[in-house]
Amino acid sequence: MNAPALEVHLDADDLARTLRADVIAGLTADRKWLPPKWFYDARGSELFEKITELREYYPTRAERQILADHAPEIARRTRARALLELGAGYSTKTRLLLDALTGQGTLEKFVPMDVSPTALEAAAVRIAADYPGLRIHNIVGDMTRHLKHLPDGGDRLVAFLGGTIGNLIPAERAEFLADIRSVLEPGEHLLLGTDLVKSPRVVVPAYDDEDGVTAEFNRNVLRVLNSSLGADFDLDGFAHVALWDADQEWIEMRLRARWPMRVSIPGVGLTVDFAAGEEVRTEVSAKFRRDGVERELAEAGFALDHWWTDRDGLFAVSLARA
Ligand code: AVJ
Repeated sequence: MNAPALEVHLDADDLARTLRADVIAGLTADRKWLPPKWFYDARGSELFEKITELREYYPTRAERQILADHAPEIARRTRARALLELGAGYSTKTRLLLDALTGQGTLEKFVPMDVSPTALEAAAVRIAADYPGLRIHNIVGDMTRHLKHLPDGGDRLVAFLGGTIGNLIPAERAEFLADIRSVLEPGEHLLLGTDLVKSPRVVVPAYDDEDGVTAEFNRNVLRVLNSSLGADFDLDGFAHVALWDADQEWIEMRLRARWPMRVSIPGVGLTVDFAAGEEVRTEVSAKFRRDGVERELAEAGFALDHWWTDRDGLFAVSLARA
């Protein structure tokens, strides 16, 4: 069997450099923060997979239902010859698209892009076995920086699923959507997954589950700093916080210091003090409404072609045309 091609735009040095820059910027700020992409080392990726199976975490199930119900229609509307998936991870839901697109006979190439080579490789080996004749081209890259490396070619469908666009704040979203639009030709498509605004009684537990898996996932970012920068964060000293910001319509995850702490981070030459109760913002996860999605797409130069939701109206998948 042919090993799927692996194109690397983000090597270990590159990753280490961006991690250091992010840690310096975030932990010396007045209001401390860390970007969510650092959750996803091997352990964090596994914890996220566990999250997707939690009773409280509805987005993955809802999006899977939408794709299961409508992938054939997505295939018909796009007639895609290449599927480019951003933040592909283990590509579990993507198989629904691959089935529909290969079934229709148009798809030639699958190009998953992710920061995690381990997730890409594991997925690619299985996909290569299950879709003989499909060309697989893995790209290890940061989707906010390496979009220009996506192969050109016509009849492309870019998929950005899972609601991950919600991790970007509005200004970053505008820039990112415009960047995607700029690598596409008129008539090519974007398939976008967005979690929808709903009662905090449903959203908050999805980010603060009973078993504490999300809390572990949140604290994992400190573990990443401990192992890659030699930091000495005491994970027990940080409480998991998930709160709904009704004005921004997003969930914020934070880590709250339970007592005063002084943490040393030799990898960046920093000593960081935490007051009791001080918080570090680790993620925003924005929730959307149809008019907002349509407007943001239009501002980036996309026309909304179709909008699907699951039966409970929890999550939406939009098909947009460049
Ligand atoms: C992978 C970014 C879509 O925001 O719901 C899950 C990550 N964070 N639980 C999300 C996450 C906490 C997830 N995304």
